[in-house]
Amino acid sequence: MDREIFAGTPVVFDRKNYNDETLLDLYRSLLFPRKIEEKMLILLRQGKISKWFSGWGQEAISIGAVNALENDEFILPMHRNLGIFTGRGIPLERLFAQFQGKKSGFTKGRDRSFHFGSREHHIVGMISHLGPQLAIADGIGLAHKLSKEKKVTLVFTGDGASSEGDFHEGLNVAAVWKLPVIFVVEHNGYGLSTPSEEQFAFRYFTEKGPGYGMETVRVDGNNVLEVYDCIKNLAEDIRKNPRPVLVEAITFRMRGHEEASGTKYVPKELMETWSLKDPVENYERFLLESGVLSPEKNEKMISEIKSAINKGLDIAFAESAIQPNSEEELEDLFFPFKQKEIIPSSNQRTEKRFIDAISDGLRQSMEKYPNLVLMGQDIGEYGGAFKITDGFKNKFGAERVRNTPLCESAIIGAGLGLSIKGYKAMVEMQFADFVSVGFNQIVNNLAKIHYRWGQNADVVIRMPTGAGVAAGPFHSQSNEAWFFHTPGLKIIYPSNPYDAKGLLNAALEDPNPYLYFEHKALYRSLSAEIPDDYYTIEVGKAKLVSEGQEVSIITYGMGVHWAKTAVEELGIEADILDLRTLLPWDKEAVKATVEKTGKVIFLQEDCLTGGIGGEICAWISEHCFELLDAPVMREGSLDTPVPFAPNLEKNFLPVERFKEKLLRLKSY
Ligand SMILES: Cc1ncc(C[n+]2csc(CCOP(=O)(O)OP(=O)(O)O)c2C)c(N)n1
Repeated sequence: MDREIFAGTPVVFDRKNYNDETLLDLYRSLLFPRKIEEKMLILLRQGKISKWFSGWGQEAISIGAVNALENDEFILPMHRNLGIFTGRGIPLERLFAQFQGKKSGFTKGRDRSFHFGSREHHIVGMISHLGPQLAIADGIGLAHKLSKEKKVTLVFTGDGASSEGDFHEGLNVAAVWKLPVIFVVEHNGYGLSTPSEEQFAFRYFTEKGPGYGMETVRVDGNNVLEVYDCIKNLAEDIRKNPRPVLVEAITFRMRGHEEASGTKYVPKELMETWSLKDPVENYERFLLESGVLSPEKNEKMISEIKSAINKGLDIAFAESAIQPNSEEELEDLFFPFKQKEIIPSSNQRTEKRFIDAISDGLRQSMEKYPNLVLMGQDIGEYGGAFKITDGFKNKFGAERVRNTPLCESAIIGAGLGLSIKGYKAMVEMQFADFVSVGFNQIVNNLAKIHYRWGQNADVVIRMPTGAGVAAGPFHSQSNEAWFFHTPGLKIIYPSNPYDAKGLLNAALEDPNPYLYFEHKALYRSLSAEIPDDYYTIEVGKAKLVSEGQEVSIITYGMGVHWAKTAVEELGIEADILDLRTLLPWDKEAVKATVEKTGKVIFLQEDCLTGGIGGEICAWISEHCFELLDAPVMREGSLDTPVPFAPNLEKNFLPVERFKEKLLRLKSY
């Protein structure tokens, strides 16, 4: 442990020009998290709450920050920032109900402790993964910048979480885009049991900030006045001159990572040094000694706070345990949205390639929704890797058609931040393969946030996907199944220009998170006459693209074209059902075609194991067993990465194996 950083210099208060009232307000505010925590530690020992992450000794950071900002400025706290929640006046009974997993808590019992947000209180809570929080603040900051609101957003991180790539991405985007965000690092010496020097090889974060082109300030995190003064002045300045600033608050974690884990690995002398720097006791002493606070007033204040806490606890304890209701659980996955299909307003049609249809839909949605922001690598002047946004920057401006740094995670997180402020975001993956580095934001933030605390994620991620273009394992993957397994997402996968435009428009209209797969090999190889006007297609509806009595082929994307060619070549009379939406998929249409032919095969471009077909075939076996005249069959690509050499790729793809299986099914 670096002795100099954590040497524990005395806490020295400088009241500057702050009046007594301000000093006392800060004290009262500081008492809340401490007194709640005293109580929680008792309840924990009594087995009345299950887990507790202590912020003991770090309260001055939250309290300085929350009091320095306006109440309508967003704060994104972590697991040691109880003071942000109390400082924003969250009703204590709801806070305690949240800790106890009660229905009136902020997550209806669905997530624990500080893992929640409240729009009303302008708080966006964390997910366990820590770092993804930073990019959400970027998105909120971007929204403020776009709408010219003079607001600051403040986000916390621990020193341990700063090792995550998300820290780098979040700070870098904020610096490049000059976003009005204050990043507060609570440098408390440990990340669980790992001391700072095993976490990173610099000493102070004030050394790190300038590398991002960012101002940095270091404060004594145990001095509430210093934190307050620093953030207040910064915020005032940032509102006038938007830019990110990194604030390093030096403090110390006085209790275990969470209560059960203890502090055996922390040298005793450090504990002793830092107990002398206790932020509450030191500030109390300063106020008493300077005559701002009398002992009587102090006692009164403490007893009022204690009784407010006890009252809140009584209410929360009196609330009965949640009665599960599966319907409500499923309903809350998504922001309520009833799609109304929009038909084109005229018969005007133009021949368009698949790629032009996507571009057309995107352009019309940009016209329809002035709050829609596009983000992606090279999508500005250059028009995107595939030229889908060619000319968009000139038409809609650089603010709404944003070239991004190379950082998928931060940009998807920023998309969520934008939607918290009422914007819509479209994020273009340069190739669907690269979504792996933004995976966490999608499956843990976008997909879960509405279920957790009712915040929608109005984000569409466009995914140029698929093989057949001899591009090898990292530019050809089918990765829709990675997301198919994640509740809270909707997945679209069109196979033709008409659907491509109508479904993209539908996805952009819906305030819920979407993955929109577009097959690269179809971009310029497939054309059709499609309406010139704006229109949408119903999400969740499959389409019979060919009809026959002998077998049913259920497929999507490129599979639709392979199926068409195969039945033509083999002279088979087949129903070809194009799923179009993978999540939620159309059970009715699947059942109808199985009922008609009694013989069904699922075709997918993805590797066979763990693909979409496995789930749908299992459902058919379970729900349509008595309608079947043959085993439910599947064909997909080999269970290997996508190989580069054209012959290997051809062998990998299911096209020829599918034909053999189709014949077997027909003659079963
Ligand atoms: C991605 C990820 N890895 C590991 C963890 C487990 N974990 C939770 S908090 C924590 C330590 C975080 O340290 P720091 O950021 O310094 O914050 P502090 O707890 O000190 O406030 C760890 C390892 C996690 N939640 N997420």
